[in-house]
Amino acid sequence: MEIQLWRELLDPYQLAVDELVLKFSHMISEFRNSNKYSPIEQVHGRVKKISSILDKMQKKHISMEELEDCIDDIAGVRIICQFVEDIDRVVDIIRKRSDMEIKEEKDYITNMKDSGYRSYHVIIWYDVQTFDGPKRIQAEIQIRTLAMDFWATIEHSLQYKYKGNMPEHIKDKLSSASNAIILLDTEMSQVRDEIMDAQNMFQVKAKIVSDILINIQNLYRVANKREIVKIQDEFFSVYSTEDIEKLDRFSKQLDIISEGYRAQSLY
Ligand code: 0O2
Repeated sequence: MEIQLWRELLDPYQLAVDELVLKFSHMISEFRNSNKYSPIEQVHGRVKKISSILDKMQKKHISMEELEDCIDDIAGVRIICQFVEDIDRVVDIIRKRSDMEIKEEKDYITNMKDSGYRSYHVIIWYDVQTFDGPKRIQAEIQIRTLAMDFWATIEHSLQYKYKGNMPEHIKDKLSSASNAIILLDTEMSQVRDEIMDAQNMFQVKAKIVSDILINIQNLYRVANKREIVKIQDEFFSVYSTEDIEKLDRFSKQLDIISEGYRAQSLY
């Protein structure tokens, strides 16, 4: 097939990847903006390279006509979570969405692949709008932890290097590294609550500080300089106590002061 035709074929897949990455990234912001823990840590996407599509077509004896039906990962999205427990939450979120219809789920976490690969795959039907009208395409969402992703990335590059002839001693090393990853994920799950608490505190503090700074910035336009300097000094002193409750109280006081100025300016 000519390059131009490949471009036309892959265009809707690029659109799907862009839209899906945007939607999942927005979910991260939604969780964080409402001071909630996000089960999604990172999201990436890619359209499969033409060379990889051709390799897969050859390996699975897929014709050009069957391509879009038989290869379900032309559009691929990878969702990275911190903890194994988050994976189920992400799968639930996908199941409940009305813009993604699940075609198939592959649980390579319960059923680890012989290579040691672990990940949860969800194949979805996803509608994109092209200038020819709507098009329903397949996309693969891979959901895995940071640790699983680290292993899969290394193993994938080695697979590429050895092209199906991976030496036994490397396979053994990868297999024991995969077991170490299982252990690491289990240990991390045991301190999940503590880690989540610490991260939540950090998010909350960052949000309060950002609110305070926005308020101070706005006050520069309306309040007199002496008052601003006083407020800033007070902020630094409260901030240095590292006490979130004090910081929160200070932020609320500042809200009242700002509100007062807003009311005055209305008159
Ligand atoms: P790339 O380069 O990532 O695009 P199936 O017919 O369902 O058995 P299929 O369609 O290959 O076979 O699906 P499968 O096995 O679920 O794999 C889909 C994708 O999962 C792969 O795409 C990889 O990205 C990833 N994957 C599956 N097995 C492994 C593995 O052992 N190691 C690593 N690192 N990744 C794996 P591609 O097309 O192989 O590659």
